[in-house]
Amino acid sequence: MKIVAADVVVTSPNRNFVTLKITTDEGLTGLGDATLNGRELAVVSYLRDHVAPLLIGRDASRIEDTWQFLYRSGYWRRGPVTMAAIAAVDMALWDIKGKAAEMPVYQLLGGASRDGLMAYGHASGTSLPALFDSIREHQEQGYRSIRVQTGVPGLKSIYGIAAQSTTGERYDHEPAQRGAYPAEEDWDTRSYLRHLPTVFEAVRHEFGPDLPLLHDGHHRMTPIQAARLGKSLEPYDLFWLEDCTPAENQEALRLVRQHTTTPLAIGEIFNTVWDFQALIKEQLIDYVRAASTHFGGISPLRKVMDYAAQYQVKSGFHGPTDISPVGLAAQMHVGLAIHNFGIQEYMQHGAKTNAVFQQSFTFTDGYLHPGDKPGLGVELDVDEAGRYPYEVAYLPYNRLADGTVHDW
Ligand code: GCO
Ligand code: MG
Repeated sequence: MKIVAADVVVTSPNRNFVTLKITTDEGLTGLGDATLNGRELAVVSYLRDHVAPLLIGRDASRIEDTWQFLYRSGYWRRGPVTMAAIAAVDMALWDIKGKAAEMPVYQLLGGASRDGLMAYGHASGTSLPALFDSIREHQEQGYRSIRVQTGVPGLKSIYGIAAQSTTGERYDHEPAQRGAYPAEEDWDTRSYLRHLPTVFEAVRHEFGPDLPLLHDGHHRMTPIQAARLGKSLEPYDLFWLEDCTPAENQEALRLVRQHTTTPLAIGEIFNTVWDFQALIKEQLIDYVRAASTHFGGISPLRKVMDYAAQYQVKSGFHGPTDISPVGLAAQMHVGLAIHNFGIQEYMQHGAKTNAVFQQSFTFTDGYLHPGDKPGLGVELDVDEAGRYPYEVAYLPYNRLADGTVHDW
């Protein structure tokens, strides 16, 4: 079965997505997600100019060989642009393999290890009553695990949550905003560190001890600040504290780990298994936050999880709306198959996105399932996608009171 076409589709229904569509001489098609939030067009060029021409004529059944060929022959390894491009090829070839075998991808990965994937949603609010309402809304939608993000007294924006649309239309709950320049936000770590434990105390008081609660620190703390936060949140029994320090310096996690038993999750901006090597081996984290889309696809995600299993480290794959329905499906198949699944982030795409990507997954009583259609279970409506041309959009960034740019 030979590859005869590799087309890159860019669409912006509720936000920008980059999708690779591979077609074979037998008429089978496969989809892959190559969306890199805020740097989308760099991956489009990488795929169109440097990858698609190499795929034509290749045997579509040789997933591992194609992955290794793209990774090694390019000479320049790793990095989000390269790995998002390779991810899209890998996912599309798994999709085709599933369709050829008439099986959902999770069956090809060894079959289901569970009935469904526990998912967490994102609750947020500037005040405690608003936060409680948001948690209740998520519970009404079926969520059994909730990420809690909150406003900090004295700061104008709640960091890391849904952008406020200027047109009133939904812009997929996610902080990137359309416009030619990133929005500027403010930040003060001391206020945050003082405030956050009081929020979790109030949430536990209101919702009781059972509800799994998560929090994302978005790389904003120094190691000693992260250690202090982990310690001060221990009474509230977090499911995890995510991205507590900037991901470049992995040594920082050693210091954090010495001081707290709050479980740690990291890796949404990691691109290869090498980024996790020391963190997993030294048991400095509890959850792998990689996304199929930025980690080279299904094949390496499966490999890192098999490595992590030796150290009782579980999955917590990155699933905000900047992972397209194709990328989300890819990691749902992996999550269903592996033994060391932990939790799946699930933010929910908007109606326009769901009309562009027809999906077969289900979300029932807080559990996701990728469905049983052959392949990944997602189809792209190319005409519908064509109605929404790319629109420039960036994540916000923040500055301290004295004007210094801070980590996002
Ligand atoms: C998460 C992420 C998101 C980011 C987004 C940036 O944990 O889901 O940190 O909150 O905003 O993925 O591209
Ligand atoms: Mg995060």
